[in-house]
Amino acid sequence: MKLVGVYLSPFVRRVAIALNCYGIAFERVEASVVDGRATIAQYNGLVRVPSLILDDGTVLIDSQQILADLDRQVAQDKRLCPALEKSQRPYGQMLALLTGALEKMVATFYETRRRPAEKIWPEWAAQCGDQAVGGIVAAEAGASDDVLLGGFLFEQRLTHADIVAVIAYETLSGALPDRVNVTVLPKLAALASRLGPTAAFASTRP
Ligand SMILES: N[C@@H](CCC(=O)N[C@@H](CS)C(=O)NCC(=O)O)C(=O)O
Repeated sequence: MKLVGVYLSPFVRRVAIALNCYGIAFERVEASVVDGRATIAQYNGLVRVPSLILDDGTVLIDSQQILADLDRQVAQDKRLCPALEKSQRPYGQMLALLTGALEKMVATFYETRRRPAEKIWPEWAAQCGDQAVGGIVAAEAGASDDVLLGGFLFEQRLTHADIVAVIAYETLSGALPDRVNVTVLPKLAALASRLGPTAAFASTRP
């Protein structure tokens, strides 16, 4: 299969890390929404990344949908999802906070780096940044103390929530180091420092 997009996109990265964790081999089509739009458009009429091209030519889009599809191809006990019913709501909320924080960080990036200088709206960019920080701070508050003891966010096993938490921590601490750091977010920092260097994650660092 082929993964379309660059690892600067946190949504492309989360798909790549899940593929690595599942041991599914993939090729990359390194097209960026900045200068690779024509390539991306061949696969996805929305001209967004990620897209995943399956071996039979089927094109999947949107990281959440792609991962749900991949999860269905894996035996239930190997899925990167919590198994217990009681975990489903907090797991879903954790994913929503972390992916929401990343969406607002991407919006900040576009607002400050992609617009002509005279069209930048600093107040809007600052508001997006505040929302990104608010989302990841709320995720930290809801994170299990287990991560400080070498565990994971849910059920003592790696899930998509851990993957997105590491990406969110790396992305936001890189962009806003004064507001997103180990002092403010000790649990997510611990997770990032433990999982970030492993091959599945490190091989996708932009
Ligand atoms: N909900 C989507 C978000 C994907 C997304 O926002 N991708 C960005 C790059 S980080 C993109 O393609 N932006 C171009 C655009 O939307 O025009 C997902 O999870 O895949």
